[in-house]
Amino acid sequence: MAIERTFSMIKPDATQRNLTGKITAKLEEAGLRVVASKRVWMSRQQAEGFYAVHKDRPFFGELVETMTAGPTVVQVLEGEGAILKNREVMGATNPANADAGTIRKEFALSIGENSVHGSDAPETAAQEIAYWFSGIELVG
Ligand code: DAT
Ligand code: MG
Repeated sequence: MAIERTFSMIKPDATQRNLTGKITAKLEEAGLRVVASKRVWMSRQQAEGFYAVHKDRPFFGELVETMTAGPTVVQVLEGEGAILKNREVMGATNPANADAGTIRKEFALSIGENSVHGSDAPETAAQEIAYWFSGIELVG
């Protein structure tokens, strides 16, 4: 499998509980390398734009509220098959369904406050990286 880059975000429920280091360690232990990272307290407009794909879902209002409730850490991760690998380390969207050892199993509070975001495909990874980072911020 090829070296890929994916977009990751540590959500407000996790930054507020001071879990940035523990979550990043799990990503690194899985073989993912942090090639860009910054702290962002996103505006409502930024959150609505980032999650535009979900704008017609019933949970959209709650999603925007939780994503703007505190700071996030946005990251670009690099590694072999990074997109799928990150999704595996994250675990299922609903922590009740997440496998043992995954970030969401260990740290998520609920389906809405589920601690991390990760891109789900090469196209969304490219879009999401470009949404938060310029090329010169990616340092492999
Ligand atoms: P994922 O974050 O695993 O890619 P998703 O893309 O389906 O999941 O949804 C994006 C986020 O929206 C998810 O991380 C949390 C929130 N969400 C999804 N389904 C929800 C639901 N049924 N109730 C509340 N929030 C939900
Ligand atoms: Mg998703």
